[in-house]
Amino acid sequence: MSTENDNAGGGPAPSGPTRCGFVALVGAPNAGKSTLLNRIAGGRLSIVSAKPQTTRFRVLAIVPRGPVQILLVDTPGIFAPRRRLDRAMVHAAWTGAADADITLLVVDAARGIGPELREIVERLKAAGRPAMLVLNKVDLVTPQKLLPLAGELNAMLPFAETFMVSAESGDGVERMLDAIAAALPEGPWLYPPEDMTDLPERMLAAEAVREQVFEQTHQEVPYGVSVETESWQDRPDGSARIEVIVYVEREGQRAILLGKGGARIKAIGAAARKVLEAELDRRVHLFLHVKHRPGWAEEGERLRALGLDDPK
Ligand SMILES: Nc1nc2c(ncn2[C@@H]2O[C@H](COP(=O)(O)OP(=O)(O)OP(=O)(O)O)[C@@H](O)[C@H]2O)c(=O)[nH]1
Ligand SMILES: [Mg+2]
Repeated sequence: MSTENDNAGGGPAPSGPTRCGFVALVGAPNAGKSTLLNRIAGGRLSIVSAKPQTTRFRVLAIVPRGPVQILLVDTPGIFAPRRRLDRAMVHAAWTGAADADITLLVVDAARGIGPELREIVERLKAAGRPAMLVLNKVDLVTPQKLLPLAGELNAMLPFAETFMVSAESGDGVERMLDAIAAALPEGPWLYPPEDMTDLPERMLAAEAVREQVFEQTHQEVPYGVSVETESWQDRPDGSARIEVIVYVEREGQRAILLGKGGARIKAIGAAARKVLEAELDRRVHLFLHVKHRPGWAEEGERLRALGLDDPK
């Protein structure tokens, strides 16, 4: 999550002809979009969990590749929304695709084609914009299963390219990037060459905490939680003092999050602090406050705090 680019490609912008463009990762929840973005960015920009609906807003990774600046956009998984938060998440995903030069449909190859994916393909087809197919998690399936899957999806929508990758192992990712870089339009780089993302550090801090909530709690608890950074102080000794609010929808979720004698929230804070210190490369004093706020997922102000547009 460091905002400094420690990529091999990060140096001054090239002087010759350049290319630059937005590439959106879209797909069903849990397909591995964020894992793929992190793999390509060479850092942890977007949080990942084994649970669906982890990503809640667009995350930009700025990826230099020779004369090309790839602006890779992670989006929330697309699912049938229930709450206002869900609708705003799905809206962010489709907006990401609409604003992109290329849309990458990321598919969990082990999971195959379900109704959710079918609907996404239909909508991509209707949009009529350039799309490429990424069959992810190839480490989990036999090669014999991949070709029919690629065939079936390409019959539904003829993709400009089909890639088979493992975001986890990195298999196939370099080849995919070469093809994407070549397909982006000519033009100047839109971001400074040293930038790695446009996410503010306050957001990275809140996400580090939310990642631990997804990791350390279960059932409906992760979905009942929203995290916001309330204050950030740079201290003279170089450390940062960060206060974070964890909103919960229900009183019961608060009790679970706190745990016996506050043990759970302590463990969440300790793990998030460790991750943050590594990513910000400085000492962090992290304070978590759990607040019961019924209906936060229907509250415009909470959604805007996440940088989400309210589609209504
Ligand atoms: N085996 C294997 N697991 C993967 C691969 N890519 C992602 N995963 C796992 O799949 C799960 C979901 O990954 P995410 O990157 O959070 O998926 P996502 O598409 O961003 O999910 P949402 O944000 O909920 O839409 C995690 O447990 C990842 O570790 C892969 O190539 N192989
Ligand atoms: Mg994600």
